[in-house]
Amino acid sequence: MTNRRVNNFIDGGYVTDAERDTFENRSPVDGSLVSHIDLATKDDVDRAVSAARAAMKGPWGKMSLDERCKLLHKIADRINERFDEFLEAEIRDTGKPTTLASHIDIPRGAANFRIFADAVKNASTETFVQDTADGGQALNYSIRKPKGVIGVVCPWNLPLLLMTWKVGPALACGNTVVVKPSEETPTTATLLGEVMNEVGVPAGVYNVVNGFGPDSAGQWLTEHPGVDAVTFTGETRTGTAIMSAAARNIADVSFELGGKNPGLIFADCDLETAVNETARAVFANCGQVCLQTERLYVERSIFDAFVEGLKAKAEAYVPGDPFDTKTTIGPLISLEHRQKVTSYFDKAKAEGATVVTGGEIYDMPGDYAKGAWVRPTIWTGLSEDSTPVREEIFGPVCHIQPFDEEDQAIAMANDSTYGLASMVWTQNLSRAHRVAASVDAGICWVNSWFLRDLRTPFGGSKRSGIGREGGLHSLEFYTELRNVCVRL
Ligand code: NAD
Ligand code: 6OD
Repeated sequence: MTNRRVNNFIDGGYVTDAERDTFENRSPVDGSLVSHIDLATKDDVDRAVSAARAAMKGPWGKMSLDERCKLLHKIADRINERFDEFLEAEIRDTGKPTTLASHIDIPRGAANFRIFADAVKNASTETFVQDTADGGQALNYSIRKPKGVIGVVCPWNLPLLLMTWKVGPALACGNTVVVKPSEETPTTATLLGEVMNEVGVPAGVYNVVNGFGPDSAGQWLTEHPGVDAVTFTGETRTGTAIMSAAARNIADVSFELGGKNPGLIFADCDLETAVNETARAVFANCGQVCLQTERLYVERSIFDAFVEGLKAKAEAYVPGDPFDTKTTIGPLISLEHRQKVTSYFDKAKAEGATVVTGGEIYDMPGDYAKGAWVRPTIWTGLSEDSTPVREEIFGPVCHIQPFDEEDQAIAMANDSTYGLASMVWTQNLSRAHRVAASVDAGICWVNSWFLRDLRTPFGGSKRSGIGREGGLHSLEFYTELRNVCVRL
């Protein structure tokens, strides 16, 4: 891989034939050219899957658990040694501020290998002693086997973090992978190929095919008969397409999908902290984190104060050069995505919203005017069945609704087809536990947001996903349990 050309990584090497079709990767900051990306052909996907299968049967399949886990730690070490290269690549693809990427994206890219290397070494399985009909006994125990070749399809919002969140446990469990990064952000996944070679991961264990979804690498990978399981993070409707592709081969799926997450703010909260953390929960990464809050429910007696506080935080964000540490908000991922987000500005107005702040694009100087910048936006006054309150927007936007009773807030929070994440702000301990248990979501943060313990179950209810990732929960997906029954 060179700076300006992103190749596919298959069977331990970059595929560098000059004749290959490419597509352009443009910066969301100013529209400048970041790189040309090689478009994987169907044949490339076949070769990647075959290489992954061969590695399973060959050196990777034969490697001891101890050796495999040592290699995963070396991958993490090497990401940290090449931290600045990963950081720069991630920032160039996404436009996200260095202050964010250097604290979250790249450190988690490394940590995701360590946590699962340790988890797999400490995982136990069940045993049962059975009384048999003839008065004897049998010992039943389970063993974990890798599922095989895993297809990994990734989104663009946290490219390295979300890709390694799947590749880490997949490899820890002894599987091999073929990764399809987002067409918007392929660079760090591709760069990781170099790291795999540097630390001695056998050829074919980690493969990357670049391209799009339908009629491209995404579809070819997920419907491939040589793929044993598919793990996907992205939009719910893409999940539908991938589920039917995987169904052809009865391949197992793990899905982390969209959300429309609620935040419930009670009058007895620590208001200043609630406002500060809610600003992160709405505007960090320019609103492009699946766990973010686009629906806020605020108890009426603090409604005005909360809205004023969040407005001040929204207006304090500083857009600009993502490499400048003073920049606190980057652009959206693309002009196309901005078109989607701003279409909700129009819908919100048409459906009767009061625009507290934002609702327009930033007026950026020079070439930055060609970027996908958008102002943090707060609405009030919409009904609960309005389009901006019901649909995932995936931008730095939220609607704030007042409530009078706890039950009313919970009912509004749960009135969604999604169920990914939620947060509650209160100093009443009983209420905190009661609300956390009542909100239909895979996670409820109490007086916090995006505090992650990587051993805990992570995933969505309803249309926000299938399955759980994290710690032992990832091992459930990436291994197959087999029972051994021994007559004693
Ligand atoms: P997306 O669904 O458009 O694309 C994700 C990936 O799927 C890309 O690599 C894309 O090329 C591929 N793809 C698209 N169509 C496909 C098809 N038919 N077959 C196979 N692959 C296909 O999602 P996105 O726009 O990249 O990411 C934003 C979305 O992801 C939001 O909805 C967000 O909520 C969701 N997301 C969820 C989580 C989570 O953990 N639940 C995390 C991050 C993002
Ligand atoms: O922190 C994680 O492990 C995780 N999966 C975060 C998802 C963020 C969604 O954009």
